[in-house]
Amino acid sequence: MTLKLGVIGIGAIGKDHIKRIHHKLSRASIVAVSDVNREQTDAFLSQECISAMYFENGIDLIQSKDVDAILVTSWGPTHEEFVLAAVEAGKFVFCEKPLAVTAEGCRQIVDAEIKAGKRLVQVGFMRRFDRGYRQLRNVISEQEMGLPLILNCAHRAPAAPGFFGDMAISDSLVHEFDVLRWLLQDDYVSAQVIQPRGTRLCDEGLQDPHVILLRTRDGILINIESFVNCQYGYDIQCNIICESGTVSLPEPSSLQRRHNARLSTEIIVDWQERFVDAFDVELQEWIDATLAGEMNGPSAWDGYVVAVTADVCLKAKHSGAIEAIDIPEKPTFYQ
Ligand code: NAD
Ligand code: NAI
Ligand code: ISE
Repeated sequence: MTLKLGVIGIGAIGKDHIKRIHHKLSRASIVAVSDVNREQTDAFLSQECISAMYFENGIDLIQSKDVDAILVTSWGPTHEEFVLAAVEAGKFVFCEKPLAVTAEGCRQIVDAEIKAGKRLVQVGFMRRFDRGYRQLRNVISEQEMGLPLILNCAHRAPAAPGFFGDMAISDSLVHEFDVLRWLLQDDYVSAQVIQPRGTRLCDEGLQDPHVILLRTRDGILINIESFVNCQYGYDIQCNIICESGTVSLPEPSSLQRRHNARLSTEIIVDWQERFVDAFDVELQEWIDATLAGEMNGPSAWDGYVVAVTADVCLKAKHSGAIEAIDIPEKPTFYQ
């Protein structure tokens, strides 16, 4: 059986996901698309030799009887409306992060899904599907080195075109907020945000880097350096200090060159390439789960918890204080 997919938002990541579904993955086909920019969408479809129905409006696409399930890859502020409409239509929906741009919006989606009585929503936190993070999770859950005590992490990107305000936290760090609580199977209780000397190599008025300190319910201390104008590459690090050893996220494999009296290794420069395998696994597992009628990836609840965490980090950045993160008890629906 083939899953008939409709995609809303044919920008950078919408195009990437369509290409991987069309050319690499199995058991799904793109039957419908919607984007506010029709010209760009038509040009892309013809370049990829994909024929799909075009909808002026994402809501009409969601309601179409020809569409079994939906991918939401439009820009963040549109997500809430599209996900709510999909839940209302009783259709499975994969939504790129953020689930909604406010914690309140995420909560509405959680409440709507509980009311519908069935898990329908998955959020695009693809790092959970990365081989290295999955290996780290096994080490922690098997307690191979005892309990985890401290995490030292970094989220570095060469530049952040289009970023304004606090997007380093609300757009980029959300990946750490999700994957680290999944890795530790724990939740956050407090946050502090420290602003070191800012780089001169970024747009005026932006603070970069930041250091975020999170504490979990079990007392683990997490230190994340966020540096999204670091110039040299896209570099994601996660080093875990346990009771009897340390373990780190593996570096992506790359050629080692010995040349001109130097030993060198290339560094990836963009997120697409760094997580290409994770995106493939994420979407294939979502397609298979959807065809089987059961959702088991990052849930609307996970999207909500991440939004609450991001909001507290923004508050902590502006107050300079350690701020409490009060995550309500997880509804039994998501246990
Ligand atoms: P983009 O700006 O390149 O693409 C967004 C597209 O959505 C555009 O083509 C735009 O025309 C379209 N759009 C906007 N409003 C729309 C609407 N109401 N109906 C239909 N189409 C609409 O953005 P992007 O970089 O592709 O990011 C899209 C989403 O993906 C964002 O939420 C972003 O956070 C997320 N994202 C996730 C990752 C990841 O690592 N998981 C990486 C990049 C982007
Ligand atoms: P983009 O700006 O390249 O694409 C967004 C697209 O949405 C554009 O084509 C735009 O025309 C379209 N769009 C906007 N409003 C729309 C509407 N109302 N109806 C239909 N289409 C609409 O953005 P990009 O980089 O592709 O990001 C999209 C989403 O993906 C964001 O939520 C972003 O956070 C997320 N993302 C996730 C990544 C990840 O690592 N998981 C990486 C990059 C983006
Ligand atoms: C982008 O939106 C993503 O989601 C990427 O995965 C992230 O690493 C990058 O910094 C964001 O801009």
